[in-house]
Amino acid sequence: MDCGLIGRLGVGKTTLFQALTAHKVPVTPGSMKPNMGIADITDVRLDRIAEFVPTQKVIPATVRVVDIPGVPGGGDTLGQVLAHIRTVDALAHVVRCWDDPGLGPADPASDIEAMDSELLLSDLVVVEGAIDKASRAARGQDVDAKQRLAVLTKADALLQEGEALRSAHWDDTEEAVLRSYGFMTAKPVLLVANVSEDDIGGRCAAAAIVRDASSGTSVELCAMVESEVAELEAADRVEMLESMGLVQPAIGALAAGMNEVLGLSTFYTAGDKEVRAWVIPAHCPAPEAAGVIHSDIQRGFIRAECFACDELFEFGSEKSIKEAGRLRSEGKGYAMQDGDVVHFLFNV
Ligand SMILES: Nc1nc2c(ncn2[C@@H]2O[C@H](COP(=O)(O)OP(=O)(O)OP(=O)(O)O)[C@@H](O)[C@H]2O)c(=O)[nH]1
Ligand SMILES: [Mg+2]
Repeated sequence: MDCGLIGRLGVGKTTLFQALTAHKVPVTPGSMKPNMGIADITDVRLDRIAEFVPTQKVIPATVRVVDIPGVPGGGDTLGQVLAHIRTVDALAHVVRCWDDPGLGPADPASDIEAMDSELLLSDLVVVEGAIDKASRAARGQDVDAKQRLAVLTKADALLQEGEALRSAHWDDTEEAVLRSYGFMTAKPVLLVANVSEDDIGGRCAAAAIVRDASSGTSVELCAMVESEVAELEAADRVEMLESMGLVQPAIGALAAGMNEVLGLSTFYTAGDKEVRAWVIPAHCPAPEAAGVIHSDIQRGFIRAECFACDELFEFGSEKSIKEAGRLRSEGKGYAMQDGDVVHFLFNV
């Protein structure tokens, strides 16, 4: 999964990027190029599974994070900068919730609105260019162009009304067309309230505004503190987080929020070679989940032997789960549940 960090000038995007990628990617201050990096998704359940299943390696799921520079005043330059993240799957919109001596008091409502209209404007520019092109192509017998033109016209009407494209219903074909143009307002978005180091829990009024502006899922974090935490050794990291009343670092919270806005969930495989987390569409059929590991396992799928990770924490081992009659054997029609630990049986 690819996640783009967006937000107004100086709201802490790069600071958050460095926290998420544990300072592994060198960043150039003042550059107009996006920063890109892979972040390991910290996962409390994964670590806990590895405590119960002795293994050689623990492999977290990952997310690619793209940090784009803020642009003073937005406009054309912002449009060019946004072009760098038209291919991401989802957006994390970072909102400043601390009062900054240079930038002034926090004003999340106006910042969110300003960013949203920039995204809308940049989509409008793209849609209008695309309509020109598609209408020329649609004059001939180009069925594909006609279909594209219909989708673009519907998109144009929404954007003219000031509506984000994600607010409308689109069927699969229409969605594929939208994706091919990389419309920003069609992408799922997670609001991230970047709170001050004195307000880690996000109790300030600004953070409440961000929560209310979200459609249910938002995240609060302090990018600066998270960036410091990410610089520590793993052992010290846990202690520092606990001292601040946090259960997981920013990447864990952000990934959980992303999964929610994207409708994704996590399952695990656990054996003596590796204990590993996998991200799948929530409730997808078992063979599709198997396909995320390897297409052969999907093709030759026989059944899935599984249990919930909470059962592992309760019974202590797979053997005890089996003895208690709780090891399930699921077939092709099984809808995967978040937190399942699975062995796929297959034959190719
Ligand atoms: N007090 C406080 N300052 C922060 C926090 N997060 C970031 N900052 C500061 O805000 C300034 C800008 O942070 P950046 O991470 O560069 O912000 P940005 O969004 O990448 O900025 P542009 O790329 O220029 O748009 C830096 O001086 C950070 O130290 C925070 O949580 N609290
Ligand atoms: Mg930056």
